[in-house]
Amino acid sequence: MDLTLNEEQQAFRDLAREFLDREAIPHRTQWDRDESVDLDIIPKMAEIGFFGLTIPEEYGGLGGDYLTYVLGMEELGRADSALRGIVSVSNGLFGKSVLGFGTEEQKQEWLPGIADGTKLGCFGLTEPDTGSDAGNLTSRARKDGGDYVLNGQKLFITNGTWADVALVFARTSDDGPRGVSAFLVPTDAPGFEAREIKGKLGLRGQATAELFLSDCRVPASALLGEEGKGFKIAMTTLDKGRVSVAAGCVGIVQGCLETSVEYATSRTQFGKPLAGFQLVQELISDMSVDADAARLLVWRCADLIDRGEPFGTAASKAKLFASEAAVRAANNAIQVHGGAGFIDEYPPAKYLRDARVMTLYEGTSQIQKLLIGRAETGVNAFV
Ligand code: COS
Repeated sequence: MDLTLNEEQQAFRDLAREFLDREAIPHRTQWDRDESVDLDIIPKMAEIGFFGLTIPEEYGGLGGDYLTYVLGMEELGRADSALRGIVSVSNGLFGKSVLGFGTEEQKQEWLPGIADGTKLGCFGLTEPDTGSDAGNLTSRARKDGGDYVLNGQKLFITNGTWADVALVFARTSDDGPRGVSAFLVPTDAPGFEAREIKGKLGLRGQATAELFLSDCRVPASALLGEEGKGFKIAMTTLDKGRVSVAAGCVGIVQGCLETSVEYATSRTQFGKPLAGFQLVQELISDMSVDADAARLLVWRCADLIDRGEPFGTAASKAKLFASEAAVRAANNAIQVHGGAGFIDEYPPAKYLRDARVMTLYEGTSQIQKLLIGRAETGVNAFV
């Protein structure tokens, strides 16, 4: 499905695919077993430009449009969702927050390192007691002279133990979502600690962490945006993050389709290839339709973003559909592969384990449905 990609967009997609076929796909099973990608892949990904997509050239990025960004995220999702997560969180959730809401000094301080991959960012919103209900988070930031002192705990933070800087959301007043502020916290600040969470079902190649803030002191210049605007920053950035997750899910569906076609046309049973059985063709046909439908929803979001139009509800629809489609496709890919689908020497098992979190993080499927329902009806189910 090619719609209307221009030459630059096609060239980036081809470059990304060729790079990932060579540098990531042959290693992804081992990285998954090791519970860590080889960190040498990060400067290599940076050279291709993954970390600089959509960051303006004046801050060391590649510039470029959002459609190119989602093409990159799709290729990363097809290759290894752990890699997609590392880029999406550093360039996306962290970088796009700074780009959208930072002062000139903050942009100059953080964006060049994010864009060239020499620095990684993470996004500290979720807490042990507030996942979907992010507006009620309890971490605190107290003003103390010219500083803020942060206390609290964050959970399930991608890049947490690898990051150089964390965007931390903490409460500066008790006024629900309106009392939340955002802070750029260097991870070597005193009182900042990150501990890796092991034993995940999927996304095993990326570092997922708990963050602990114990009297963690940052200067007032670490405040991103105004006091009390942190929740809006989180929500605005998450709208884009959801497009990125959805694009990664398109890559999972595409990968499931490709591996299923390859397997079904090469394995023979009852004297003919699996692809000759109509029930196998049905599984493959469902994946093919899901890939096209999810991709179109994602590209619509990219187009809206590139034209400066509202895209929040479109992002919820893309994220909802693409993440559910990724689980469906991976499950079907296992069915096509039979016993081979149940071991990690073949791609479907990892696709399924990675896909499973996509319906949970950056807003569960249920949250997306309530957001879409709120947009359609004007009735807010969250109050
Ligand atoms: N863009 C910009 N502003 C937004 C916004 C968005 N997408 N969504 C909400 N806001 C603003 C609202 O306009 C409101 O602003 P005012 O104070 O000016 O009225 C403010 O934020 C509070 O919004 P709301 O009342 O909707 O807050 P709720 O606590 O009801 O939010 C949801 C509910 C479910 C929308 C929110 O908590 C959410 O998205 N939860 C999921 C969190 C998530 O994705 N977690 C994953 C973390 S990253 S792995």
